[in-house]
Amino acid sequence: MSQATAFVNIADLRKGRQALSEVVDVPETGGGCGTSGGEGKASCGTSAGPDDMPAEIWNKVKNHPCYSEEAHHHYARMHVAVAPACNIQCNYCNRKYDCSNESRPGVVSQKLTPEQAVKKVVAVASEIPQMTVLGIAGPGDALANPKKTFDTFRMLQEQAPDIKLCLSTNGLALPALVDEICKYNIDHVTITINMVDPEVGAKIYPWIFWDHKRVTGVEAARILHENQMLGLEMLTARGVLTKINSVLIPGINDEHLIEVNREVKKRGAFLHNIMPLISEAEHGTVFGLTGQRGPSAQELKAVQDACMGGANLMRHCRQCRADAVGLLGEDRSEEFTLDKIEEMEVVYDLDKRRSYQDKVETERQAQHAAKLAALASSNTDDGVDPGMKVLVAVATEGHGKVNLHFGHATEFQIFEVSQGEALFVGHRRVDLYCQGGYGEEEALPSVVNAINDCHAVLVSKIGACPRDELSAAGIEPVDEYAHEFIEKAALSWFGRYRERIASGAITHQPRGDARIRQGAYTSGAEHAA
Ligand code: CLF
Ligand code: SF4
Repeated sequence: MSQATAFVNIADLRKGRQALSEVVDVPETGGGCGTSGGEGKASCGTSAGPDDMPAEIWNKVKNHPCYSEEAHHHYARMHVAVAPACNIQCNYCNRKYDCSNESRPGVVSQKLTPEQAVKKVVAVASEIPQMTVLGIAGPGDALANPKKTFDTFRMLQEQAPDIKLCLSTNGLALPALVDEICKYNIDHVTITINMVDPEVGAKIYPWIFWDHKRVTGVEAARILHENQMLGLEMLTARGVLTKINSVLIPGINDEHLIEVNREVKKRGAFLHNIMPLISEAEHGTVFGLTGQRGPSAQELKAVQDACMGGANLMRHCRQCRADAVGLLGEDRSEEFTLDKIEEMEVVYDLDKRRSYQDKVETERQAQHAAKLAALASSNTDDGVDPGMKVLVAVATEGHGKVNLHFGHATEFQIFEVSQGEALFVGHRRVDLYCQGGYGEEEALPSVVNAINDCHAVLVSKIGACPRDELSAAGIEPVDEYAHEFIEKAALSWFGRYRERIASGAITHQPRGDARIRQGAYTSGAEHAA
């Protein structure tokens, strides 16, 4: 059965920030930095800085690539796949693959023992000094494997005390393990919460394993929901930062996620990460086999925009593998397989790591200063609609700069640009255009589809052929801002775009929708091969 009809009412949701307060009664206060996101401001997960939150919270998030959008340009995370078992069944998961609550569907990670995992983390930390966070995100549920998960954290704390610890869970076993989480100083916990109404939950979860038996239907969803809410409240009470992941499933929980956002904010969630369902028959999941579709890029953005003003939104999630290594958006897991680690000379040098991270901080502050300067100079009365907003796609390999060739991009970052603001709103994975020095013509339509809602694409360089095709599709290829900071480049381009409208050289045209890439995408290296 195919679900062709879109359930998300984009027109209603596009009312944006207003929509949340229209639909629900948003409380004035919330936990974490929920009070500092503010009306119309970027969320903590997007760009909040030290002036926007208490110092102890800033210290926890400043170099965590998932909890700070700004940090994700500079700092890396890694996952170790030590937790194979799971205690629930989600309709978007096939247990042949990694947990889809924090991973891309259709991916299989290399499972490790806690000892192997710690060895791997120390090896990666000695090679990648900006790797600051270890997460356990499967391949099953971290807390359905408590011994393996906590053994890994305990041993790592002894050997590499500067690395932040992070875990991801479906929440069923959370309340029983909150004390254990606090004992190991795990400062960051992700809970996947797809519903706050068990009737909705019954459409997502066929069963859970609870109290030594399998429970099904609405009763299963109710037990899961109660444990998720209780676990979240307990973590908030203990000062642990929480991120909520929600999988947006059109027709099942799309509008409902606005209520989820309200409920998790009320209970002190620091961030809300609304991710698109990725669903294909080849994954062998219930949703894949019944034809349940995922959202389009604009449907996802509409729900995220409708939640602004509620719990702070994370929009830079890459739906990592359970053994991901590197900056978000890159994946270096192939460089650190067990056999390669055996041959590496591992020197864990804390001073070297600290001095490298000091350099990263200097670069980050330069980016921040460039952004503030660009924002300050971008407000002009040019006679063009002051409320105009457009999306631009950016090719970047990190450091917050436009520094990647169009043909080398496996993803584009998406910024919503308006007068005085360049807001990161997501990313789009694409097929690699440049294959062994030649442009892959077949890849180009998929790139255009992925950024079809953008007015321009900012790159460090682009060949004649893709330049022509993008222009023909109405997307302006821009390489004048190579190696400049992204926000500065985006705002400069936007200023020029407005000038051309004001002079009558061009007319502003709305763009269409864009597709979120479906299908397994395993790693950058594999993808490029
Ligand atoms: Fe990993 Fe998750 Fe910790 Fe980050 S990932 S356990 S919070 S260290 Fe990050 Fe990856 Fe998205 Fe997860 S980008 S899937 S949100
Ligand atoms: Fe799969 Fe994760 Fe759901 Fe378990 S919690 S069924 S591993 S998606």
